[in-house]
Amino acid sequence: MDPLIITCAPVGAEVMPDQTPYLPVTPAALGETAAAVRAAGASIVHVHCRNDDGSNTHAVARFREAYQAIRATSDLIVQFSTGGAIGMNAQERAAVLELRPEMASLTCGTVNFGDDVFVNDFPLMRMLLESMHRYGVRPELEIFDKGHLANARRLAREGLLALPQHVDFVLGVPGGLEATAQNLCDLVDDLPPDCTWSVAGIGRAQLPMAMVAIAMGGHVRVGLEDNIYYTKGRLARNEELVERVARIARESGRAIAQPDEARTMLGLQPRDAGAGIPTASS
Ligand code: KMH
Ligand code: ZN
Repeated sequence: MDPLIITCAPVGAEVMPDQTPYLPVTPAALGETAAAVRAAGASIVHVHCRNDDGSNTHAVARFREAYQAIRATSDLIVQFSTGGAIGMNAQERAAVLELRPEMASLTCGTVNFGDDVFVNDFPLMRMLLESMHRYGVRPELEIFDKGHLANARRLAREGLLALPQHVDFVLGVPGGLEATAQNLCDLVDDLPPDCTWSVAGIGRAQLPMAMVAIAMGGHVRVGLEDNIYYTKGRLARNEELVERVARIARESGRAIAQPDEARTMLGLQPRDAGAGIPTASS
């Protein structure tokens, strides 16, 4: 099996600082978290940003600061969220792509999200993909439900999405596909040829889904965006969640991918191949 690519999603948009003291809210905290999860075995960091008070922001300036902080402390593959938070508009969600992160998430369809609706209609997906093309950003396809793979195939037929891509199955969102091994197997069976994949189990499904993916030869996403507990009632630090998955993988005979190795496996440019993080004036 290929070495395991571990993505850490350390902050997300839904968990609030009053739920856990371990949420990296500031760019500086994201930089520290990047170093810690890198040391624990992560090779990709999935980035959302917060204001100092913990509220969500998709401001380009804040993402630039976060990107610089992560780059200063680690060689992780930096993946920006274009999902943002419920209620953000399309322009806000797309604007951060001008910073040319190596990757960005692309949710492949609208999905119920608790009592809310996470809107990803075709015009929005097309706009995000066009922006990713413009700035040379590789999408990671976020699949919350089975029909999202059909949507990805439709975007590919339209010529907007090159396949294969790296795909992340987000399982267990209330309103999306449930986190079961059977559902994961069905999704993997339905993948376009040669796609690589990871799974992000939500809440208590995070660890069992990771274990199934390790055994199947897939990859894994963990982090406080998806789950704040290490065990029932005991809050987790991001690096502990990464470290546990890395340990289980090693004990199962699976090596852990280093970031540059993951870049090769995902067909990304070598690190620092681009012009660096665009400044405010560039
Ligand atoms: N916060 C969710 C509404 C992504 O990052 O692309 C969307 C999300 C997906 O987290
Ligand atoms: Zn996210």
